[in-house]
Amino acid sequence: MDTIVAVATPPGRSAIGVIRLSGPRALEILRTLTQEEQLKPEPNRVKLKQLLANNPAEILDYALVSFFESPHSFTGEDMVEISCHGSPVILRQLLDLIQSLDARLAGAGEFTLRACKNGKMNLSQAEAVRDLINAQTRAAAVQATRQLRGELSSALQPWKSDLIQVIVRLESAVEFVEDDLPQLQVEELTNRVRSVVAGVGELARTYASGHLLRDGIKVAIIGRPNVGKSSVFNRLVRCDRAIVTDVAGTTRDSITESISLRGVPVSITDTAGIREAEDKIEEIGVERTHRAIADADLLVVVVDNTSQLSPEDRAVLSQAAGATHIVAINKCDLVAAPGVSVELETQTKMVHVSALTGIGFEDLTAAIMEPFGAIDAESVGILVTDSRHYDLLRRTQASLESALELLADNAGEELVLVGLHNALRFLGEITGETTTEDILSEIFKTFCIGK
Ligand SMILES: Nc1nc2c(ncn2[C@@H]2O[C@H](COP(=O)(O)OP(=O)(O)OP(=O)(O)O)[C@@H](O)[C@H]2O)c(=O)[nH]1
Ligand SMILES: [Mg+2]
Repeated sequence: MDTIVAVATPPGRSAIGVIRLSGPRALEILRTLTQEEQLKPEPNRVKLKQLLANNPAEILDYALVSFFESPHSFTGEDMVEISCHGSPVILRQLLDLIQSLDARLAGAGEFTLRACKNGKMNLSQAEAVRDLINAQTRAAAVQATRQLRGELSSALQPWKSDLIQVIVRLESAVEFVEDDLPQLQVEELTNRVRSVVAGVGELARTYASGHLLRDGIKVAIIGRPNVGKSSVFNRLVRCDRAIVTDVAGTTRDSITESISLRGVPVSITDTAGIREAEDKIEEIGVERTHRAIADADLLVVVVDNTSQLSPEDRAVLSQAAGATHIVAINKCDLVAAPGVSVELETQTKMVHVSALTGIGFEDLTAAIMEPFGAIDAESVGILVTDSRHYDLLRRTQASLESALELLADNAGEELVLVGLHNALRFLGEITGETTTEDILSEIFKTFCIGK
């Protein structure tokens, strides 16, 4: 096994920059860096050390170094962590020096991959490390931590043991019994498999809300010019981000900001008002609006409470009709023009708001989240957040269902066993016991370097 190295802190200047090493040469490299040939650092302790460039001896930095001895480290190998000053120059020099001492740059997620291979954590826990680092909201972080604690793997464990027991029974029937299984046993096995199917199905269904925590949703605010899109946007992102004026056509370019709504990361885009463009810049702006519309999971169509719906409003509304959308009737602090709400009544969800006073914004955020279902990430059990896990759960479910059908049709045990073995393999792929090398390397490509 070779020794790997990476900078574990983000690029750029910072108070501290951390370099990590893992592998059999980690300690030897630390000895060379400190020029203390006999150095025997006490594991899991932090020491202040001079780091020196080889020849002529030149002090590179004073750093806090720690040594974690195999197998009691994150990766399970010997590890060294060097917390030096966060200067990109120092980090670069150290990294070059360490590489010249026979360590190579780590690939994305390679430390965690090694942790996985050395049995320090299973695959779904490794993925939780990545998700925790990438979490955009507190609720997403809570879910990742639960998965890191092993809650997903423990949820799967009883189903795996149930399936193994059913498999053992059927296999012994294949080997030792000439006749078919007695009806009583078939019923018992069927019930067991059914309860696994139900459990797996229930867990898979949590993906509908779970994936939102990880992937978030995209919302675009659209409408004709001057209805108050940018004002609504500013209030939603709680910041005076977009320019607001009474000139129609103020917003020229799309602007996106991310916020957290009920624990879900929501990226909100303010767009240029849709109308027949008056100049080249506006034309490009409107084109970008159309792109934002195509990209969005939900559209908020803003209309102006103080005027009748114009042909421009109607054009926007008919454009939104094919997508998930809600209508925000803005400026409801002012006197309403007759008939706007009545005309919209037949449309989808409608909310009265005033970007000026903030009236109706509770309802607006509730309406934005409504199509995506309720999530209360902190009080519910573990949620499936990863599409890979979801896919494997669905495949488990399908294999078990087909096994159940065969069992009901009195098909041979061998046939039933195929489905059961497949299901067990799919569950094992979630935690990595039965994951192939190339799938592993695909998964770890989505990690950051240094983790
Ligand atoms: N009274 C009142 N005025 C509002 C409200 N929302 C926006 N306005 C005013 O309406 C005008 C247009 O607001 P913007 O937010 O710039 O409208 P927009 O839809 O982004 O306009 P464009 O970017 O030009 O398409 C400004 O003068 C705002 O102050 C509101 O709720 N009540
Ligand atoms: Mg605007």
